[in-house]
Amino acid sequence: MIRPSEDNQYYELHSPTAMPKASGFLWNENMMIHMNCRGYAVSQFMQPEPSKYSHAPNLEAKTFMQPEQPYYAHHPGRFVYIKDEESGGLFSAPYEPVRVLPERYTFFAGKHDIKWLVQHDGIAVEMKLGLSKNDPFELWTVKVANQGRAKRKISVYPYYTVGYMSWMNQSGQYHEELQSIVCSSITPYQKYKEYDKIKHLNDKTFLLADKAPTAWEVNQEVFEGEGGIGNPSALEGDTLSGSDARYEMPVCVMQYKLELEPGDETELRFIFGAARTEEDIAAIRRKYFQPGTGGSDGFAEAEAEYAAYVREGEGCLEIDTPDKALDNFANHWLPRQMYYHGRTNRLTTDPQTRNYLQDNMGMSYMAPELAREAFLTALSQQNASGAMPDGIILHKDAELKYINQVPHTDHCVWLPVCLVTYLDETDDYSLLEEKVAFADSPELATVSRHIDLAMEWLLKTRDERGLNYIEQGDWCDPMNMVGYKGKGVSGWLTMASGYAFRVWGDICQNCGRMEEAALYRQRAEETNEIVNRYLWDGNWYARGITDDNVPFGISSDKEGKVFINPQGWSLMCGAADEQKKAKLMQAVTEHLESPYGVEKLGPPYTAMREDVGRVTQKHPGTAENGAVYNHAAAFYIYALYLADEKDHAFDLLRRMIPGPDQEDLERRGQLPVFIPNYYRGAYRQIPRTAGRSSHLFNTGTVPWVYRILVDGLFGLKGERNGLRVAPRLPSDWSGVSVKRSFRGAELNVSIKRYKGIAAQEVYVDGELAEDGLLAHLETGKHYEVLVKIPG
Ligand code: CEZ
Repeated sequence: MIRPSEDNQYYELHSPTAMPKASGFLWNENMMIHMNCRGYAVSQFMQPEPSKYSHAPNLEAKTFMQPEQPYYAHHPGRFVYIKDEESGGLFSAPYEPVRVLPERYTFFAGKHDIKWLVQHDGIAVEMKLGLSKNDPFELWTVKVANQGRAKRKISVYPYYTVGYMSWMNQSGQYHEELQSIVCSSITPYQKYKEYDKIKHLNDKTFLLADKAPTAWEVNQEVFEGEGGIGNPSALEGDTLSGSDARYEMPVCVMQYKLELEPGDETELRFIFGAARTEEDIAAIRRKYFQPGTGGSDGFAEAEAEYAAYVREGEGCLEIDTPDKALDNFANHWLPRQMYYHGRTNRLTTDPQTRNYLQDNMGMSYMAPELAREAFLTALSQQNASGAMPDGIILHKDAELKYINQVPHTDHCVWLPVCLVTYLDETDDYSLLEEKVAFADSPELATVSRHIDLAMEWLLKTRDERGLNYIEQGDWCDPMNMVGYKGKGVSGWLTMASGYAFRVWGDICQNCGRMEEAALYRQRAEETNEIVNRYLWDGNWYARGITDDNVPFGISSDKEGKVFINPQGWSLMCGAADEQKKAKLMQAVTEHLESPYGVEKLGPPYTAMREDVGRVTQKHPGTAENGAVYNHAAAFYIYALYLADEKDHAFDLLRRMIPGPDQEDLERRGQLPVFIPNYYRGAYRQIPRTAGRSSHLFNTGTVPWVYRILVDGLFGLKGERNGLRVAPRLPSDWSGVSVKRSFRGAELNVSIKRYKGIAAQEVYVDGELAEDGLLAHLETGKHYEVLVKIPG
């Protein structure tokens, strides 16, 4: 059984083997931990670049967070071995590494903590992982209880992976006075200039205990002996040997010998994470484990502070629909995931510009003051030419890394596309008047002027036909060889520019810049003509045209025939008329829709296409090569709502969330506590793996799904003069209730079908609202809104 807990604070899973990769994640201002149900963990903290304190057993590559990370026996983990001192029986909680199937098992993926309850052989083990609001370490509570009728003598061994810390220097030992295992290392470097940076790093990994252990082990090899991690030799002895690690791989294991009468329970608390010095660890110990004046409990206070921090990430919608699983996801997990993105910038110091802008589009719904700051930060890094950089630098020591060193041409598009959500939500048009400098010029210009320049840049970087150059990529990062010779163009980007002009034109109109409004709307119209002249392939739109003037994403292609992005965005920019719309939707259904959502392209490429690029080299059905890439799927769904295709849109939206039936959950392999960046696609070619989650919870999908709910499904979108009500419920819903917070007002909206009415009618506190516009809403007030829809 997989279900939400009664208070909706957790999602529960009752087997460690049904969905072995099922997981939850926690983050704070400085770290993130992705915890799977069997006890494996991926954690990292910022200093300011992402770093680890719990490593793999071999040299790990430093890279961005990866989808479909493999787990293996020595994968970093957090486990508790339990040994019966009399019978010698051994098991481990939550499940790894001993892999004895417990009699009862529950994994609770929570919002502000992650828990397990494991019962085996008369012993109950409760494990809880929490975080503090700021510190780079984990707060663990382990409770062990005797559930049987006889007294039990057991040893409890908490195990925390330290792994291969450094090829230059690594060691570890137990410190009596700290009641802590402290492992030390030096972050490897070679250029002397780096010394200045590395000398300040938190290079120690520590495990701090609130109760003194009976014994400990700090040497991975000694601990495992010949038995290996699944049956460590060290557990055969009476007590752990207490050895240290001297340029040997460290581990943090402690032993607690317990004698438990029936019903007895022992609680142990641990802190595991990164620190710089022993003094720091001593201070952590004082703060968290030594009662303050009046007996205050630093550990519990930190947990409570963290819970409050997570609760701040509230959305502006609370929904009650016939679809309870959707309600659970939209009310509890979706805003949380969106908040995670906005607060952490995906744990990078140089987020990709488009990601940064879209993540802050999401923040417009929950922390608009942060979104405002972010838009200003992004614009301050724009060039005077109008060009936006590939990444936004968020720390003085940060530099553009990885994909941000590859020129992509779409970043300007996201400015109006994301900003409009902020404006709709807040009506803060004063932002457009703020003055900001440029990356390459101290000259101050208003936000409006900056965005004009961005639009002009998109108009300048077009070929003689009026199609936008792609260089080494657009939204699709790995589409790197369509235009690297300087000629190839992106069909999608041309449409997206058209859409950006249209949105920007509307914004200009709203703030009285009538000339600009007319100009950008005209550019949008012209762009649509260009799109239809060069990109329509008869039944759908092409993805682009290569350096050698070869259109691709067209019917004569064997692979990569249809791409989702140009289809959806042609609806958004208004290029597709009714006839084209019907045809392209038909093509999408035929070539790209699957039970797990709509695929990004199809059929997936099976071999390198040198005039398209490395996207074609990704495994078929993964990531951008034909997975159900949820970010792209969300664009399409948003477009379907704009095009008033409400049933189709809802159907695809629903497929984005794992479940609700068990079979679907197991196939995805993921709990519905986040939307992953993709589900495996290639449904028609490789059905065996289709639907499988990537488990990567960094994705631009979430703000778009939120926007789909606000603007599309529930139709409660802000505009200059108030809130426009225009719900687009699926036909088989008779009604819903929605709580909507909007500019400080609280609205209880009830949307119901009524027989005998021809068009929607909206009443606010009993009064008819013309055109469904709720104007004059006041901050701090409550409103009852009744929406009658025909049905
Ligand atoms: O990264 C995402 C980007 O963060 O891919 C999206 C893009 O729009 C986002 O901005 C689509 O390409 O370089 C690679 O091949 C990576 O696979 C990235 O494309 C991808 C990763 O999955 C990271 O999330």
